[in-house]
Amino acid sequence: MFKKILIANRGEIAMRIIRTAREMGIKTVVVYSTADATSLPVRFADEAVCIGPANSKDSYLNIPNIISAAEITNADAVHPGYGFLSENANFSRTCQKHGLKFIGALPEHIDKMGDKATAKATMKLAGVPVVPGSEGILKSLEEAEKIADEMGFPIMLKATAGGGGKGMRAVWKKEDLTDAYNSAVMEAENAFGNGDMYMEKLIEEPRHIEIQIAGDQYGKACHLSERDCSIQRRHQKLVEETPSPFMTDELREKMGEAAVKAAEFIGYEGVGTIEFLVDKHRNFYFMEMNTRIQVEHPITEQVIDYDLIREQIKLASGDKLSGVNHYPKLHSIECRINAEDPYNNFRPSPGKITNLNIPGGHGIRVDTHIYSGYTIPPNYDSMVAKLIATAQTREEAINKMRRALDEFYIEGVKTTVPFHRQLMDDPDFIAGNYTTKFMESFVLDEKYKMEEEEED
Ligand code: MV4
Repeated sequence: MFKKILIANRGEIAMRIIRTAREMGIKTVVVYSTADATSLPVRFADEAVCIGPANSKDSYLNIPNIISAAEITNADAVHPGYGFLSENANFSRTCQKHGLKFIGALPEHIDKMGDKATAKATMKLAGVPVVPGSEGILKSLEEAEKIADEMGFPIMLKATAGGGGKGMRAVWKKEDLTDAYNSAVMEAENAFGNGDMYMEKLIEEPRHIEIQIAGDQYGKACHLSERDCSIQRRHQKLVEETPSPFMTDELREKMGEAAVKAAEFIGYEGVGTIEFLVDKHRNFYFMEMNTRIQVEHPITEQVIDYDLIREQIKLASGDKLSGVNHYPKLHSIECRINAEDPYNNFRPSPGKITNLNIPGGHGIRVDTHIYSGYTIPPNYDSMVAKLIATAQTREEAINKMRRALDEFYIEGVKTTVPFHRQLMDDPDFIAGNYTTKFMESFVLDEKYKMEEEEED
């Protein structure tokens, strides 16, 4: 087992990894930028190494400085968390070259799943349902027109180097295809240096339901059930829950089996997530595979009583999987609390937290790195806490979430707490009646802000 893990990340996920490593008797080193010198992970890790200035590209994305920090502290493994370098094949390879175990995916899997057309072709070979569309990359606009005519509109154009909603165009009518194709190629070339596009039938009003998987170094994989992540704004997840209110036992078996088949087909090592689009008839289609731990992993941990970071570390150290699949015994919902102003188009609201009350009580978990007096830097992602409510039933979990949100005071900055509080009163959310289109019609109600303002 590893003696010392270097955590190449910051914020709540760095705290999350420090906690499990400590429970396993593993020393931790955290790297930090000058903007994070007063952060909680720096305080709680066994060692901390400043690797550069606030700007991510000179610190958290600076591979030579991170590798140097691992060498001077004699770390034997590196945990990348999520975001930053967690799906950077070159970082995974560089760790390998320096004798550091990368507690993430193998470089070849990061590359293969990072190229979306290749990922899709691989899944098709594995027998996983994929959205009907082009066979790989479109060779020309003419080919795009031909395939679109054969399939019928609407269609979706996607950049193979994209993902997470980047470099994607929905096209509803034939006359719009040329402009959409040309602008999508241009955007993808500028954003990713790769303008290759593929085409799919557009799935209307889909749900985003993902399956957690784990694979060991001996070819075995298992699934740990689903997470419904359909409530998103501009491709940013806001709320996630498990079990999905749209799931049936039969659909869970079929999606779980497909996810395990995919993982075993590529010989996946580590924890990962297979994202599916699910249409209103409960047909499911491969969307993307994430080769990292995800922000929303805690809701899975809560309902199957499992530590996924511990699993990551054990699998990276060569442990075998028992191979059994895991099913939800409870219901868990996560609200991502961002330092953003929901009443001003969710614009970021960094700054000093002048007063803080963190909710608690039975069934409430808060994964966070903030503390009273902490200054939220403007340089990074705006998420400051994950509030997770778990109960026997969905109704009880929603009720618990309402109570916890009413206790959650973060003063000195604006946060999305009032937005989440309103969401927990929304009839469609309460009915579990939502798709990825939900936020397009959600109207913020100042009433919830008033409660916030009155408290201030
Ligand atoms: C789609 C789709 C409809 N049809 N593909 C969005 C980002 C990336 N995960 C793929 N995405 C989509 N792909 C086809 N063929 C709709 C989306 C989509 C979406 C998917 C999941 C969660 C939120 C979304 C928001 C907008 C579009």
